[in-house]
Amino acid sequence: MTLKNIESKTLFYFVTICLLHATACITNSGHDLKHGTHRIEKRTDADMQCWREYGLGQFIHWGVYAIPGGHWQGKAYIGAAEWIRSWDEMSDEAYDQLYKDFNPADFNAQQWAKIAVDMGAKYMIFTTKHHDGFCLWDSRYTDYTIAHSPYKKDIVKEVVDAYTSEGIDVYLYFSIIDWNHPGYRSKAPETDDEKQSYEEFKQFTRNQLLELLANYPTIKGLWFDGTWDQSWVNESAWTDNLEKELREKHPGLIIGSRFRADEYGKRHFDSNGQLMGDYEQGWERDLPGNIEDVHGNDWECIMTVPENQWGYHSAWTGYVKTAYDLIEMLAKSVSLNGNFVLNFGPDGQGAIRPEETRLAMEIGEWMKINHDAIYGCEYAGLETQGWGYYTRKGDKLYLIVFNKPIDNRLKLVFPKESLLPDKACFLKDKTAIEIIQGGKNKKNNTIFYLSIPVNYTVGKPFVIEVDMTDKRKEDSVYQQART
Ligand code: JFZ
Repeated sequence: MTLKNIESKTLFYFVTICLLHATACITNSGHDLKHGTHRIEKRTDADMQCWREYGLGQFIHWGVYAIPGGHWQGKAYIGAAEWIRSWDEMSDEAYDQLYKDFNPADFNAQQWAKIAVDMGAKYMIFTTKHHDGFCLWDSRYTDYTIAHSPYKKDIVKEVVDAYTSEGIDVYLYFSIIDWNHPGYRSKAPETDDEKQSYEEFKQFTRNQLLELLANYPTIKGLWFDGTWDQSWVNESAWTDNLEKELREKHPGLIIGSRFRADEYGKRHFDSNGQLMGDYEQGWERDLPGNIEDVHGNDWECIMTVPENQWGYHSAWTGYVKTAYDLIEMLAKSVSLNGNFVLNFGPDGQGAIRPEETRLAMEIGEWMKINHDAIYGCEYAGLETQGWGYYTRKGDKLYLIVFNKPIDNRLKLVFPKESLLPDKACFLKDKTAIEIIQGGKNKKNNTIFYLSIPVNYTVGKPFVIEVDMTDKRKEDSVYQQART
């Protein structure tokens, strides 16, 4: 080695060490936050473990916006139906009278819950109050509630009871935006009067949240929305306290990352890049591309059937997702450690539309056969191949196949330290599948092929279950036996 080489090497090491040190300083020291995350490690308690194992959930957006269903005086609103009050073609006054006609004759919480069971949902999220401020429970803090509609009965209670009795965990959606409350504002309050009325709004919000926890003690979590307003973002100390209070009142409560901001106004992830809340709540009509995108966090994807409609819109436009699309999103979510939640928007009479019921049935048919590859499953630690997605539960590996290769062989690549496949079968009927050794590649990965019998016709997408064993252990036992 020449002197010049040694020098450049030394310089290289020196620069590398400096860079590593600088990176460590940035990540470690960071900000000394008062209102950042409450926890660096993931939650390990039974409630959170249960959340992690759901795989599939149902969202329901329902409120008085379901009455116009995206239309007003013969004109169609092209935005999301639950936002119709913000459309200048519909006056606030007209919207705020809708509740007087809210008397959903077809509403039957048991039927809704039955559809969710048939789909295979393990949890559901229900809109107690959307941005319009209309409360589907009899809140004692406002008159703008279901109790003052012709329907009168507590819809939140009916939903919580029906789903809970079907074994589906309930989470309550609550919007911080409230277009009905006089103290609500989206911009930060400036004048004394504004500040005073925003204080009243904050107390009202706190009261309603405590009321929901007191009224529905069986719920598992709160699902917040509308927290992007500058007025709310500025309240880091108050919202931090409120989160602590809610958690104290309801041990085990699950709250996502869309509740509050830190003192620098950072949402979802605090100024040190740490997740705020129990799971990442930002995957809205969007999925991570790969495991790096989720940074080791728990997360949930919420998805609409049409492009962007949550509440009932009687005229869906644009691309409407198929059961195949949704099953693929579900498989991808679970393969990347997330839950997948599908939204339903019942109509003004409380009926779930036929398109949504059909999708739920189609997803449910698939789930009845393949749920082992979804519930309780996680990221398998293997590089995705073109045929679809891997999930894993203990020593069972699942291959959810969306694109059967034309040579009928599925390639599996295992890193050096991985367990290796021992037995494989179709999950549907346990028919055995031959495992073919494929040797090693240059990276010392072990390759296997699963050969799908030529005469075997499988529906799409199908699942293969693989039993994994520690071959190295077996080999060493064999080695010992030989000596
Ligand atoms: C919000 C609501 O405004 C909407 O009506 C619906 O309830 C949905 C579930 O939540 O809409 C959002 C919220 C967040 C994003 C996009 C739309 N986002 O983070 O991209």
